[in-house]
Amino acid sequence: MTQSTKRDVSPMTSKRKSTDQIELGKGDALLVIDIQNDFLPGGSLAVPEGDQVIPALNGYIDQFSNRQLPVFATRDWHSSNHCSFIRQGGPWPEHCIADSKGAEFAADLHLPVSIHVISKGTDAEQDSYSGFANRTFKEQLDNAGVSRLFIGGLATDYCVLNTVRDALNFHYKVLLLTDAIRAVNVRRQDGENAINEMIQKGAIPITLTMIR
Ligand code: VGL
Ligand code: ZN
Repeated sequence: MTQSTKRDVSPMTSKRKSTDQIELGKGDALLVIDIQNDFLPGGSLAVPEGDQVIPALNGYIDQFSNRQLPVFATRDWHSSNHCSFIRQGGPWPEHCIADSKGAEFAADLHLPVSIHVISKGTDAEQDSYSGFANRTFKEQLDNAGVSRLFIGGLATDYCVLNTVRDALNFHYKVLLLTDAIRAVNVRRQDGENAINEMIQKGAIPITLTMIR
């Protein structure tokens, strides 16, 4: 009715179409990071509320699977003498030891049969928070013609952060699934700082309801 109503309403409706809705298509891939028992409540390196990302991730998996778009899942896959373990002088309790129950993907995560599994942290001498530490990951993305990566999982302030940094450095377009990440928060602000950094570097924050 008034001028201010007009100014407020019409530009927002046109903006909403371009920024609040995301159409999936060729070149898109989903990357689910480290949804393993040891990072979930009851696990040896439990991320607070880590299990709460699973329903949203299942929703994203459905969206990508329905369109036959590729889904990748990283897993932390350590030897029992991994350098990141406290016993070896590292910062973490033992976690995600290859082939152990704690290293298994969460049973209620609905990974498709076509899932591409990316193992990382397999070298005992090196901690690798990024999925790109596995050199074959980049090759697989290139072979699949992926240009846009939708990234969620655990933990916001370690593996998600480092994977997103690498993805942006490799010039992938990155969509950060803010309803499907949780932080360890060794320091109280770590998760928030990580999200701010990822967005500042170019990651676009989205939620499941924006996908159509
Ligand atoms: C991770 C701590 C230790 C992660 C892996 O995947 O975020 N965090 N190892
Ligand atoms: Zn680890």
